[in-house]
Amino acid sequence: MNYSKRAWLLFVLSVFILQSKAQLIDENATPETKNLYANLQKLQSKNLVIFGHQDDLAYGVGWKYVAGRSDIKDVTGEYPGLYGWDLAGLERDADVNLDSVPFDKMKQYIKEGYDRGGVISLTWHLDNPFTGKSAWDPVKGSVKAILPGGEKHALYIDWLNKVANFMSALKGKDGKAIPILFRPFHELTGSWFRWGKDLCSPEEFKQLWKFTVDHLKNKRKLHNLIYVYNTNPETDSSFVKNLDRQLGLLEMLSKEHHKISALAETGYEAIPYAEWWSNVLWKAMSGHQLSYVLLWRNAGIRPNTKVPHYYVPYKGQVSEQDFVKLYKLDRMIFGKKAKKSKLYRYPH
Ligand code: BMA
Repeated sequence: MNYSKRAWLLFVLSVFILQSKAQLIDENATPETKNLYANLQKLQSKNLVIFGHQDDLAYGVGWKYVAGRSDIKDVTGEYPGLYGWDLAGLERDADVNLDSVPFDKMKQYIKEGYDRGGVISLTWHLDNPFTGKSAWDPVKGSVKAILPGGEKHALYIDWLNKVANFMSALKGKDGKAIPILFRPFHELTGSWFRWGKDLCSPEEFKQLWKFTVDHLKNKRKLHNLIYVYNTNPETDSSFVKNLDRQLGLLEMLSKEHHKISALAETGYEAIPYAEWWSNVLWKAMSGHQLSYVLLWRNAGIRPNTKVPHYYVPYKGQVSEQDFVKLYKLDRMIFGKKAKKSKLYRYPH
């Protein structure tokens, strides 16, 4: 009797702690989504960081669509712990996204990553519904036009529904809806995207978020989403100092609001500095609690400009050895540790 009472008390307490700590915007989120959130928070509080990479399974420097391949795996022997993908193109009913990844392949890669115990993050560089051009079309009024009452509101709903269809069809081998870290309208403190700070008012930006979340959660009943709100630090010569300062701010705000913090997209194009991982990235990050860090895509040499565009090393790249040092840190979580952490199970 005493024993079961104690067990019940403990259970209530742990739920309370979880609720007071890990608050998801969607109280009807699936158990796996709630568990992922709680686990990310738990890892973060233990100073652990999941390592992620954009488009990791689709292509790397010098290769494309080779089953099982990944530049991270070539260099470390392991997949990353988190996989990023982008949905731009779905709104146009395209077969491939803005970086030429076929959506049917992307679906498979997302499932693979989840089945392997990894985390999935999705961005959406959607076209500008106001002008019909790309996301990098900094025209004032573009956000206002897609809000309720705006001339392109119906079109935005249509596009959002296409993305909702894609995200609701993502199921793992276990038959469960795959939890997604959804990161729309990112880098809002810059002004290169039409939702950037000089191109819409704070009120319009808030409305855009509120409408989008309400539509996905309440109209489309998607309960596998964790929404990621994303500002951006400047990348000038004082990168370490700036990033360190901004991460400190982020940490403070996320603690105050019981949220998780992350470095949701970063990297140094073509990593020309052999010790960038230890002397820059890790230096800026190591003093902070972050649930994950995601490095941008390894597109290789861009055919149009001939400029190398990649953010993690491939075999033989100048920063390879230093990257392996980062990989070996106890605090870093790549694929194997992610699997061991059972991120979709109730945390114990
Ligand atoms: C940018 C570049 C572009 C790409 C875009 C969206 O940072 O990598 O080539 O199209 O992200 O993925």
